[in-house]
Amino acid sequence: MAGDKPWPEVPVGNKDHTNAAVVIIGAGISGMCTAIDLVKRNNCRNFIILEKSSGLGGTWHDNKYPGCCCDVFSTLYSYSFAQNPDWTREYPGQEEILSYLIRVAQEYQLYQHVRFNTQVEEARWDDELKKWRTTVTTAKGSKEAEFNPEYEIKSDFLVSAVGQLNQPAWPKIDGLDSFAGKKMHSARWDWSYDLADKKIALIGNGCTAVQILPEIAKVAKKVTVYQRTPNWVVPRLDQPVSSTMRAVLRYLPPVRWRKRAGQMDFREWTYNAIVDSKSDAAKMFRDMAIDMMHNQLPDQPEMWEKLTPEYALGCKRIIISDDYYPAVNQPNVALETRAIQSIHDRSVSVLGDDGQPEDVESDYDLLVCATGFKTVDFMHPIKMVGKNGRTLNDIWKDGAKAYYGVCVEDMPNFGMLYGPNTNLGHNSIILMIESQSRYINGLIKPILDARKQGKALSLRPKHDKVEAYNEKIQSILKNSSFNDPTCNSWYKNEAGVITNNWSGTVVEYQNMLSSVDYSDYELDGSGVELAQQKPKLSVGRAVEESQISDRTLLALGLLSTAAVVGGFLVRNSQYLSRIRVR
Ligand code: NA7
Repeated sequence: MAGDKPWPEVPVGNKDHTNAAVVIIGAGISGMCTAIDLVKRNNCRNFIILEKSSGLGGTWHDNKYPGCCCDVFSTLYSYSFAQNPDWTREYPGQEEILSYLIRVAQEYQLYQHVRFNTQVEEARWDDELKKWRTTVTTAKGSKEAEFNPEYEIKSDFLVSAVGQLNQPAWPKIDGLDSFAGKKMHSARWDWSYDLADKKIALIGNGCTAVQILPEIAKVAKKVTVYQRTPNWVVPRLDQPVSSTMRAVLRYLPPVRWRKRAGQMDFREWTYNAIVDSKSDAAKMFRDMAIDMMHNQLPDQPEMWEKLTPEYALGCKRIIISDDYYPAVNQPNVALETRAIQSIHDRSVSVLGDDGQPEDVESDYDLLVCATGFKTVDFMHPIKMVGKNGRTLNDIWKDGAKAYYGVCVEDMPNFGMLYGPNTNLGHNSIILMIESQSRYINGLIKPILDARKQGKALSLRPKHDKVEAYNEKIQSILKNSSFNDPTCNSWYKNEAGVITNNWSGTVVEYQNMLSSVDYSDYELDGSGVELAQQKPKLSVGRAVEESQISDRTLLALGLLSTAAVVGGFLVRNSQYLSRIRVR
């Protein structure tokens, strides 16, 4: 352990409990990726991961509701450097994803770095020291809180890996707090509550509600779904991955690479469908959605009308589901599309056909709010104070923005993952996160070099670079389906600015972040020359799309099979020769 030593290679020990080269906020996919890259790319183990929850996994730790799963293909939903051949379904479920992340954390020895039940309250830049001062509190009731309820950590670099789907958003409905039954947000599911024979109100019909409904409808007495806006729902075509296929994916890596690359190619192709509602691809998906609805809800034109959106495909997140419409069609499920007016006691009032409030049910046992997250309040509720006392709230008063979605003006030595304008509607977010992690590690490199030499270095993105970058992406987003004024989505803020989504394909983003140009940054401190010596650092990208032909891949497959068989024969040659001698 580091003790008094300033070197970044060793983990933080007892003596330097409040000092680290790097502090990472969040132990989800992003925080883990940054930590792994710190070890692999910067030979740095002097970092602390601060995690508010009691477990690792971020959104996959928090979201445990019935039916919780990912809407990206399983083969594509893993780190490029830790691909998982063992997924049991074509789309991964929450429990499997969490197990995968725990395995990766164990493999890279991340647990020793994580401080669980530790919440970041404030991070303040100290320009004299060229360090962040991060104030944390430990969870009430924990042993740590008995002797260390609040403390400060100094670090040369600060990484925010808190994600966009972190803070649950409760609906703003009159009387919500007065509901007398059980109330849950989808991201805070209480599995000790028995759903059997319960009357349930499900508010929302986004990706989450669509996954919850088929599961709870199996056991509940009655479920009423409160839909405010219909969504485009396309087939998922989910199925189990057989044990034979899993063995093939494990022992013949070229087959897995081909499957993953094919999925990447397909997802990148769908980009056009989600941003350009006039494209052939968009038309194809709309037709597919309508066909599925008509097939799964035959002869129900009234339902078709309620469930068919009028806004551009892609404006809201497209939902991928095989079982939502069949669940809506169950006799114990009702779809309510009249606007909710208020909640009181055990009922939900809607605007009746006569213009008066009308109670749909008067004895709900459970109210489930699948109402999403505070997506535009990036880093909420952490108080960030940067150079010259500038707060993040002040910098972002007109909406969150960052350089490449990663670095914020006047926030020196700071990087974000899954920050402003880095969300995707068409592909896996892990692909974006890996690029951001490489880039951030490129920023950290000269800072660690300075630390090793007893010097200090700070870098923050130049104002004009941040502005030019954001103007460029906003001009593209303005013409995309995300900007359709007839739809609300978590991709934009109240002023209608699209603060969450990236404006291009994943490959375009990866290429943009494949090198760090230190001249884009204001440099300061005694170690400035360490960033100036080599003004551009290539950090590369994880190439996921198809690069080689099927024929080359087949040859590689045959070669690897031959290598496995050859290895087996060599290892067992003595035994085989003994058999022959006998
Ligand atoms: P979303 O996609 O933000 O969906 C929230 C849902 O809740 C949506 O249907 C909303 O209707 C509805 N909502 C929110 N507030 C209200 C009120 N006050 N009354 C009625 N209905 C309301 O969240 P999810 O959790 O489903 O998905 C979030 C992401 O997680 C998802 O995109 C994936 O990336 C994973 P609206 O459509 O706004 O009219």
